[in-house]
Amino acid sequence: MLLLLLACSPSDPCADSPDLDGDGLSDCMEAELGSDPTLFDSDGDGFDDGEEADCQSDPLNAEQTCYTCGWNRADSSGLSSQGAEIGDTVADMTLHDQCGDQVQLYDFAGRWNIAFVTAAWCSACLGEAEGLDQKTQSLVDESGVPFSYMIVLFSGITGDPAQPQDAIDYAEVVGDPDIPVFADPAQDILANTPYDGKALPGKCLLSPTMEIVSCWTGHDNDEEAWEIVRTQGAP
Ligand SMILES: [Ca+2]
Ligand SMILES: [Ca+2]
Ligand SMILES: [Ca+2]
Repeated sequence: MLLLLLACSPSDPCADSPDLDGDGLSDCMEAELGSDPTLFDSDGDGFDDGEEADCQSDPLNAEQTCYTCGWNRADSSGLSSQGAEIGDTVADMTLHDQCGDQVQLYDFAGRWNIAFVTAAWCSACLGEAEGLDQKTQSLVDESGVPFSYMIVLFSGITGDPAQPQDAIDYAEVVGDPDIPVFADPAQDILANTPYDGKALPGKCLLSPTMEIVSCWTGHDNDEEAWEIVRTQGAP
């Protein structure tokens, strides 16, 4: 009888806990997170505690909010750069996305990424850039593996280092894709990968733990990288 009662008891200890402040997190969940169960926005940054929990943003740090584009922040604890060569964990980089937010590259860990690295002025790159959204979807649908292309502009339309506005403008030009479009004003992608920016576009395959798996240049030649994603699979 006792065993039966135990088996029927709810497995979620927070299942019946109320949500006093109506932020979508029960008082019990807030106790676990450390957020204030009487305040819907514990850190006063304009995002409810529940919203921040959903997008993996810190509800106790007003400096950290949900990304406007909806990117989830990966758990990047334990990641640190070892260098800029194949096999190294790539450096974390501060980039600017098409929604105008400053983002960290490590927020995109936890899935495979191909960085499509180019300059906004490269007209020969536009056709391929326009197709990356569809290629992302096809590979994810076919393999079931978490994967995305990300466009990284190191140079703007004038040939100067890309500015945040270049990411916004480029996303519009290539048809407002669901994949990230980043500007890299510090040109960190060139300093921290084997790709040197001389031939356009450059591509680098990054593993879910942000290892630089391979880098190459040229158009529509990513099959080898897709095969690695397919065969190595989910993280
Ligand atoms: Ca609550
Ligand atoms: Ca908040
Ligand atoms: Ca916050």
